[in-house]
Amino acid sequence: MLAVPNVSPKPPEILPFDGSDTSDFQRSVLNHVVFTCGKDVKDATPRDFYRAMAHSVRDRLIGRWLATQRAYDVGDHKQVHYFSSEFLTGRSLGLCLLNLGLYDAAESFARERGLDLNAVLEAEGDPGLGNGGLGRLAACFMDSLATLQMPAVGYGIRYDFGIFEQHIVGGEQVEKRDGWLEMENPWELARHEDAQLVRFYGRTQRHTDENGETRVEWVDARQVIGIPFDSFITGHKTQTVNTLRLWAARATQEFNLNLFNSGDHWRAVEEKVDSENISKVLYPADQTEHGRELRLKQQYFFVACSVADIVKRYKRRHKTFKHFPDRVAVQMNDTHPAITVAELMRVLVDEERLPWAQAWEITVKTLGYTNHTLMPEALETWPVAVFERLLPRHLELIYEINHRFLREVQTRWPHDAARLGELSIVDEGGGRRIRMAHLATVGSHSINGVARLHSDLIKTSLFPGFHELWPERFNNKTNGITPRRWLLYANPGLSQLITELIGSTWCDKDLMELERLREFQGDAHVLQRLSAIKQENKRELAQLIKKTQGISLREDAMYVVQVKRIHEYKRQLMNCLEIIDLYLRAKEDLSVLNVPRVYIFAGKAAPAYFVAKHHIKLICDVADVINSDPSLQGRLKVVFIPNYGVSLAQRIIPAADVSIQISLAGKEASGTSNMKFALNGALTVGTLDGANVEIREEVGVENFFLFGMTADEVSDASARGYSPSVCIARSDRLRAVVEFLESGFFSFGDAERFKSITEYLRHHDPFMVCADFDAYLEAQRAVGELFAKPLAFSKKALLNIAGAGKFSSDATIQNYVDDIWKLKPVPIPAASAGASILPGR
Ligand code: 26Q
Repeated sequence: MLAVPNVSPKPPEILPFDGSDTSDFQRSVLNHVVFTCGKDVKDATPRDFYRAMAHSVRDRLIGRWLATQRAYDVGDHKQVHYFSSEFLTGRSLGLCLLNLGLYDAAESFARERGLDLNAVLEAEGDPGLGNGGLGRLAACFMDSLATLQMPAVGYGIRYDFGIFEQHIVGGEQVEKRDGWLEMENPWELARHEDAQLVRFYGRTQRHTDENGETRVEWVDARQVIGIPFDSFITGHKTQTVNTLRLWAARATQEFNLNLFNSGDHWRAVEEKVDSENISKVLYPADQTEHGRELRLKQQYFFVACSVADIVKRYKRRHKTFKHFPDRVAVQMNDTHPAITVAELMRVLVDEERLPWAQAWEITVKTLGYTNHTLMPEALETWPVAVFERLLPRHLELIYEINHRFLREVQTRWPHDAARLGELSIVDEGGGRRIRMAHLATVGSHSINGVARLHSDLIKTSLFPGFHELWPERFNNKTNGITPRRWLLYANPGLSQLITELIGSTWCDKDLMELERLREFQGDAHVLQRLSAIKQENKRELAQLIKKTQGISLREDAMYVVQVKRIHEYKRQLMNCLEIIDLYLRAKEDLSVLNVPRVYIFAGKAAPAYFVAKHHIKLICDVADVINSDPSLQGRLKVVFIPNYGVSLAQRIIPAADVSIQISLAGKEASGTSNMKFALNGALTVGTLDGANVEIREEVGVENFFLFGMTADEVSDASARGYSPSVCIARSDRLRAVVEFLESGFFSFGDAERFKSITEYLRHHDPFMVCADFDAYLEAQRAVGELFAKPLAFSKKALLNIAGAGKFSSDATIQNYVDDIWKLKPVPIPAASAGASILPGR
């Protein structure tokens, strides 16, 4: 659909980054209203202005994009290819305007026409092609790669339907399908000329070739076409525009005519539908293993297309594969693309006819694997039978890889059968399954965790055997977030203040510049301005909540925020129980609410995760009772904001006073919202889990509200045999909360409604809510006490911002570049971007 030529009457001019083409940009927007939207300017809606602005920005990106791609090609630089089944990018227009220095131009354009620029920006669909942290991380990484001018491509799936839209009806989550593609998407270009064929099913056949060598062919397979859709990834204050290439599945024929003509109409259409279903919808479950065949099809589909794409480009410049690992790095974002190990081997051995040993060396040197979970139950495995049907050749290759690998293990540890079983790629216990994390580990030269604690636990608890075998392959890369989206764009008030205090370069490349804010920790005027900015952000969020949910919030209250996927291990339940405790005590004595509090929750539950959905219901029912209790005088409010996603996060996070990061220690690999909150000046109430550990070190232990067991204490407790009933018996307040819940107070006397929750707490409590509860109450009390002293609170907020510099994804990416990918930056000169589209050059 985007092959339509740009009909703007004047060829777009590409000017170097200096923000100087303001009037030209404004003219271009008007042109696009007329020529792209086909509207008179006076009739244009905010949506038309969005489209016109997006096209105007795109016109200015394409020259830079072509120049960037040309520079990569000509220079034959090493590139990284980030393989991810999810990219949770969020909206593009606002950030592109900022990155190109056109935001002011857009604002004055809107002002002059009496338009609300926010309404224009919100007319953009929010591409939700991810579940949560992992997908958002991929998007932050793409942003940093472009900003650091690194040659990089993101590869993934162009789902027709991203993460479902969450509605709350009667306190329960109702899922509606997402429609991000319902409107034209100006940010992508279909590249039909780069389409790829992908095979599934069929069987393998052996024959002897002209040199007397055995060759394997994959025959009788079904074929599907992958069409790449490219979108632009702009760097901040650079000319670099990188590519995010997402593959859409299409049937090889409209439908099978032979079948159709022979009267088998249903099957003729079915094959087409089957093929196109591959990229139809994102699986909305994270951290839970599904084992659906379609999911494996999705994974192989995008991996096969991407590997073929990379090899095709490599072969344009190279006759042999000798230099492949010096030109190509592939990073596997979790195990979802782990089939890359077998696919690259298949291409090198079966298609390119390389000897096994050489192909294997290339594969391992090329691939890196990032692990994102410590929970064994969340590690992906596939039944051998599914593999055998869907990817028969890959199963053979995996067996051969495993055979050679186990021989190596045996050489190292002769007579240790248990170790072979522990490390094998094939899990032989209880129905044979392929362990994708083992496949990824065996096939990669680098295996990294996403926070220091997590990377240590990978070595000691998750994969100790692999670590013993290859200690040099294991490393840590603490996650990061892009300061462009999460501060510059999401929190303009705070950004402005920071720029006034330390200059304007803090978000260009080195976020450690924020450390200089520490100089102002004793400056009452600065601290007051900081809290005024927070106040204003809270006012704006309160307005949104009033408008969308009809709930009135006090702006002087302390905003306590927990926003993330709903999961038992993240312990939204513990947060909710703390609210009930506060409510019970406030009913006795309102002075416990001297500091008024607003608790904000948001997050989606996987549609089949009934326990998580029940927790949403509990939060909503508790909210209803509390919000309508006049005796509290509005000093306690609880809100569950529906449909959490990137766009909502941008509005919620800047308004938070307190960030709730309370996963059971040892369960959250890193967390990234914890970083976004700290960067926006919220104080963390948190456990020693994931990146919290490092955030606490960076912002200063006295500026972080720590509570709860450590990961070691958690494993000791489990080893000893954890008993929640003992904790409940010991804690009067916990007992009171559980009993109150059991009384049916929050469910109109229906004592059954939350019985499964209280029973589970009393008898199982796998995430040890009961063990950490009292300590959590104390941390909450302490943060409330501090809030009553505005200057002291603001000082700690400032020190959180000042200490958040380490968590820029620019720093994270620089570490990946130096330690794993070995890339060099490729600066794109401004002139080459302009010259590329001028006629006759
Ligand atoms: C796997 C198989 C089948 C279906 C779905 C999945 C699946 C999908 C998504 C499994 C996991 C995910 C997403 C995981 C995720 O978001 N993990 C988070 O990654 C963040 C970035 O590293 C970390 O900060 C979080 O701690 C981690 O939970």
